[in-house]
Amino acid sequence: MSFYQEALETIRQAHYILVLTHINPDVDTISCGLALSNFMYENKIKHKVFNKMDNLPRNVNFLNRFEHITNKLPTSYDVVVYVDCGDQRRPAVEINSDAKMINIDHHASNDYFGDINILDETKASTAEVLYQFFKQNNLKISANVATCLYAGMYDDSIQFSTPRVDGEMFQIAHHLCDCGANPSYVADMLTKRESLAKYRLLPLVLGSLELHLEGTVATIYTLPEWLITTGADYRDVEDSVNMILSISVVQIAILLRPTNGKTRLSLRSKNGIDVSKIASEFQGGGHKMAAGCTIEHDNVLKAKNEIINFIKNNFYTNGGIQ
Ligand SMILES: [Mn+2]
Repeated sequence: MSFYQEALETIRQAHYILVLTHINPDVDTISCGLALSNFMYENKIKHKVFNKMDNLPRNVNFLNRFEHITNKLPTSYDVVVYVDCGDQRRPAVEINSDAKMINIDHHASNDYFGDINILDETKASTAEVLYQFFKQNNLKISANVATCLYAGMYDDSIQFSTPRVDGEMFQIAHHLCDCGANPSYVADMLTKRESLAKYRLLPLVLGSLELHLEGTVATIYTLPEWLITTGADYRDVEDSVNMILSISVVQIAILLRPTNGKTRLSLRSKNGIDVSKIASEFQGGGHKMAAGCTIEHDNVLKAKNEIINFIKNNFYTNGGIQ
């Protein structure tokens, strides 16, 4: 029996399934949670999709069953499905250790913590890994499931643009369209419903832009008071780090944000530079071209100097990032 079949058997035999999405959720984790939720609902399989609910992305609220995501654990469950969780701590919740664990993910750092592991680090999104669960088991993909999978794939590949986008991804997209996913609807829902507050905040964040190390590293930051004065939230800042990575000379873009007495860093790179190596030096993680970590004090200017010095001393030689 393949692990796809084993996962399906486990889901079919379960009394109650807990689907776990990760903290600081992105579109991929929520879309995968909801793809499973729609499949389970359609097949009368009892389940809940859990998120710690620190801040759900608002732009996924068009996905069917979004309103059923909960931050309360069910009283009993015998199977837990982790989606898009690079390690077992990512959902940030204590779970019953007797439950059987299914681990569906695409992070290279995933250590096969599940009893059943469906992992493919060559994929741009967990949505594509989850698609294989449906495909390999010959399961019907409803329009609701297809829309969820398409949304996760679209967003985690940064709109079909990252290095892991390949022909197979477009074949999957083609199949999902045949099943009822509508590309322009998903794109409009995900990207064209932004707040005015975001555009009040952006000039402040972009005003903090600095280039370092001959322009190879760009930093921006956001301050909590800016969020208050503009009414924006930190999700409204996330695009800005991709914006500054678009600057021709910039190889690494860093967004710093004070939170809970620490400074949270989002790192992005291009030209094959691996920012997950930098993040892991600060107990963080992520992917080669998109990673995150935390520095243990809340002064963004000090945190910025610390990360720039670290990059300078460890990754910067002969006028370039190595
Ligand atoms: Mn993902």
